[in-house]
Amino acid sequence: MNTFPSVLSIAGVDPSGGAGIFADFRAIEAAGVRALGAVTALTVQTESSFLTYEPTGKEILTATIRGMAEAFPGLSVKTGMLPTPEIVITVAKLIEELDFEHIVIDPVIIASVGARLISSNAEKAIVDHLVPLAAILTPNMPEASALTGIPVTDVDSMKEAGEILRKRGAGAAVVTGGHLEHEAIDVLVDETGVHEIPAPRKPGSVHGTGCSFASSVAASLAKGSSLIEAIQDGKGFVARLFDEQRWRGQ
Ligand code: PXL
Repeated sequence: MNTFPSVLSIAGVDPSGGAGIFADFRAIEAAGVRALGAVTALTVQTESSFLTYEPTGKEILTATIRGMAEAFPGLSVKTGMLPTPEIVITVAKLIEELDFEHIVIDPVIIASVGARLISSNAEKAIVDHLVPLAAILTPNMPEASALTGIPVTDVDSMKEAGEILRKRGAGAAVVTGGHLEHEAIDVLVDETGVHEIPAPRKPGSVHGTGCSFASSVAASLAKGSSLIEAIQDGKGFVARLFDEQRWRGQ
């Protein structure tokens, strides 16, 4: 039986490599964890513009996820771009049916260049079908706002959103603070309460930080870290991306 820690990324392809499943693979492999992938959509974009996307067919996506879960028992899972309600529900049913170790849901809604990556019906389907399955949900502030319906603009509203998401069934929610002005404080709400996880604000922007963070958290959990340790690992990985010039946004 395979016992090597492994994470299946269920996410879209960004051909420019900064975000999506390619970024997920880099983050997972950087943690010394095996990365497996199920592609939900092909997007066409560069770091400065988003052109279009095409969702993957339900049958091929199902066969991929099922095939990976059967071949790699003990697999953890991380979801990213799930463009349609049909894909959200397909993935949710498979997560319920198959025996994944850790379930990390990154509720991707809008790309950093501003384009919508999923339909508004898919957004609703995430709240109804995926949030209750998440061991950990990793929204940024706009995503937390979209999922809860409350404006998420500061640490207090990040806490409130995290609590709402836990009431809707997530085991834990970490609302990431990259959109805060002074400090990049992440707010974790789990069964033990509300925790603020501060970090110095890094200048500039990096394409794909959300994908990289959630994947790094999933990889760390797959290696046996606690949730807090996994979030620290995720923040450390993203901080290193900011220090490199390669993935800088415009
Ligand atoms: O960062 C969100 C995201 C997720 N998945 C794909 C993306 C992006 C942003 O561009 O392209 C495929």
